[in-house]
Amino acid sequence: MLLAFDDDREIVDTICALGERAGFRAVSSTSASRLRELVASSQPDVIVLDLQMPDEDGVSALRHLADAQCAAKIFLITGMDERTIASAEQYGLRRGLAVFATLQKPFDPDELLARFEKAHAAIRALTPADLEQAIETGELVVHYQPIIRRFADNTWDVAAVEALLRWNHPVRGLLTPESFVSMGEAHGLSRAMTDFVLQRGIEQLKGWEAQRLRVGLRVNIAATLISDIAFPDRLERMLVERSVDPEALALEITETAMLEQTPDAFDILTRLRIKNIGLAIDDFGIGYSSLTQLFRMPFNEMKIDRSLVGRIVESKEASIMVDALISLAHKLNLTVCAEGVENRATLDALAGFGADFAQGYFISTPVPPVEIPRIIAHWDEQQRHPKARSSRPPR
Ligand code: G
Ligand code: MN
Repeated sequence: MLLAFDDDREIVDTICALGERAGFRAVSSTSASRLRELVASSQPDVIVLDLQMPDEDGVSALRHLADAQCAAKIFLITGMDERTIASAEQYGLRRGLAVFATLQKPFDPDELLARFEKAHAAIRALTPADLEQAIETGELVVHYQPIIRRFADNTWDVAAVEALLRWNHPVRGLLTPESFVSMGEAHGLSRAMTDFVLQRGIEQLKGWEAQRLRVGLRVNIAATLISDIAFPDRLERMLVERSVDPEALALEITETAMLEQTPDAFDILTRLRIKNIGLAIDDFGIGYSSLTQLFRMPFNEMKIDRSLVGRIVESKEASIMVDALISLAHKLNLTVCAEGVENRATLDALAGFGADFAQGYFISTPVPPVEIPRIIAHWDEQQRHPKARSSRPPR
């Protein structure tokens, strides 16, 4: 939805026509006094505002939009000089408004159309075609979050990294999987996305190996892939082609995904384990798992969800549950990784419970691959000087 305000009917009609060509629904008014009402009732994505209108000046209109915490992309159009627009733009930006473009009258319709199209591209829902194109043009990237391993003396080193998909979108910025993975999965793109992460991750392992850095790789697997009978052999081929030891790789599957599985899942998971690829139950503790069912699956690791781990310092119950889950997992011969470790106190408590691995913002956020060597070195350094355990590595 695009709202246009200009006291000149002809201009406002042109703006609306261009807006519609760019894909918006357009509503206009020649009176600024209708701005409040229209903004409140229509939740616009774009507002085009003439700075000089007879009944209200543009700066008071901007002030109102800022007070209302309006998130629309704002286009300022005016016949005034460049410096006046620039100052209005500064005002809007400083008040937290998304001032997207400023144009002087007479404006070039083609230029305005191009800006509208850009604004439209940034707000419309992402489509499977966008995602397919992103895979082809290399807009998808993989970031890595370090996972540390505990030694008997409660020191830690970096044992593995979890590969996490990111979409480096030219207009929308760096997107996390929440904004596109389920859309992709719903349109049959899980395999393309997962294969991309696996391929990249495996290549990256070779890259680190060339720098004499040995880390394991964890990759998240979509529920649909554990019904793809060909997956284990395809994965094995990828590993063989790059001569990567299957033991360096573990796949993470959410407990909720596991509960919807058919008998084929047992076939696939068992074959993956036979090939020595690790299997972790991801985000454990939030679903409605049947424990017996889960423990019939050939997992070798349990990753305890961050919603539980993140509360162990303040909540006695969370701490009892995590402690008990770790004991249970160990009795069932599963290693345990605690997700969502955001401070030293949490890590120390986990060490007390005997957690084997830990992951979370305290250790590091997901980072581009070039940053991993420095993080590995940081934890190695802490191990050599455990007394000087400072805090997290420098950013
Ligand atoms: O479900 P899974 O474990 O695959 O989720 C990984 C996601 O969790 C990543 O997108 C990452 O950004 C996020 N994450 C990782 N560590 C932390 C943490 O310590 N706190 C919070 N809030 N999120 C985290
Ligand atoms: Mn995961």
